[in-house]
Amino acid sequence: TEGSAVPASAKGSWSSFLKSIASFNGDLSSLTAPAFILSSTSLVEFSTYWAEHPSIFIAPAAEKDPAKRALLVLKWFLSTLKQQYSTRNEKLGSEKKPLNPFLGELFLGRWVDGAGETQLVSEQVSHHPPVTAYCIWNSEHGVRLQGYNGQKASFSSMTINVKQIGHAILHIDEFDEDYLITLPPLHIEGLYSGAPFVELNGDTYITSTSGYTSRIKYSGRGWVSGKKNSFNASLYHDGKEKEPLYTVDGQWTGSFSIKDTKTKATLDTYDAAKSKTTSLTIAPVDEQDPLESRRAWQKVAAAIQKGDMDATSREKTVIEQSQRELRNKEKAEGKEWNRRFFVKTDSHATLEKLAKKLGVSVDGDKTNGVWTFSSEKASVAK
Ligand code: HCR
Repeated sequence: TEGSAVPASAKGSWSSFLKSIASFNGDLSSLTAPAFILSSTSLVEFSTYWAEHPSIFIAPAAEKDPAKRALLVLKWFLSTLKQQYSTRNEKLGSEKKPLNPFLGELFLGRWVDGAGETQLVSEQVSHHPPVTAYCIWNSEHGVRLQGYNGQKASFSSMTINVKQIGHAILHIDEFDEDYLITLPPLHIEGLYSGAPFVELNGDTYITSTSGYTSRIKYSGRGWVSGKKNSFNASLYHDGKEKEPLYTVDGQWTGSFSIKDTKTKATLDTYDAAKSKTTSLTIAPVDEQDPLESRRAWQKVAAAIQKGDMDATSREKTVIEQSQRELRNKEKAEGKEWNRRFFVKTDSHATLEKLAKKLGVSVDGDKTNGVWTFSSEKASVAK
């Protein structure tokens, strides 16, 4: 095909890959993709994208006014979108298929910068269906984000549609306040030409125990503004959606402006393309726990980077085989894998209260339970 990003040698395998997704079961991890589209990064690492600007993450904790605080939470959320949904595209030239984490896989790190120390734990809490849970916290500023997510996919007219299952909750100690964040649906375009990329659709709600809610509506190219990665958001007092206090418009990969609806003044302009991230510090691979992602996958990652498919599948089989043995052993002993940082609960009071306010369901059955960070487990783990 003209303008195709598919290497000449992979044309056949790419078209069979496209045929295979036309009839798959919704679990993206079950797809076998050609070498050139494989990433050597595991999905468990993606939790990092929530806090690559630690100072924006902690900013709401210093704001006394609840409406302005909710606005800072909205700004932080918007500032994470470029990292979450477009970094692979920018760094690797296209979206790639991440490694499918094994049960118990960990990704641990911390950011150290002007915001002090912000910590990250990410753990694969379920393999069937795949679910990743994470907690990100800054103790000095009393801000903690925790959440978990899985994906359900479908394919139609050369597009993969991905529904995200799960949610995130941001807690601010100083005001004993929680924000429930719903995760936006996304779709993958550019499949035909072999250069897939993500576009968001639908909406995100961020609703708080303080009585404010933000709604973000996503629109891709050819819609409203005609620019890719566009959105418009409004922040309102609960029950007054028609009289927003603030609005935000622009592109999540570019710039957006925050306006006061009453005065029409532009309060802030943010440029995602110019904003510098703080890199996550992680332990050197040799010092990592055997369950830590980069250590566990190092041989697979090296094979993928070399483009050696035989070695890739050989090394993947080693991991899959040892996982199978572990599961068999657990079954024989009547035990379940002990998650290192998270506990499975049937319900979660704050989550349910906020979800009810939005009229959304918690869907714990689709994520193998409702996953909550356990500080007791975390203190034992360290
Ligand atoms: C859909 C996706 C895996 C899931 C990724 C998620 C939803 C994971 C949670 C993060 O917080 C946000 C996030 C961002 C990613 O954009 C999204 C991935 C995009 C592609 C990937 C598919 C499994 C890849 C399918 C294979 C294609 C490239 C052919």
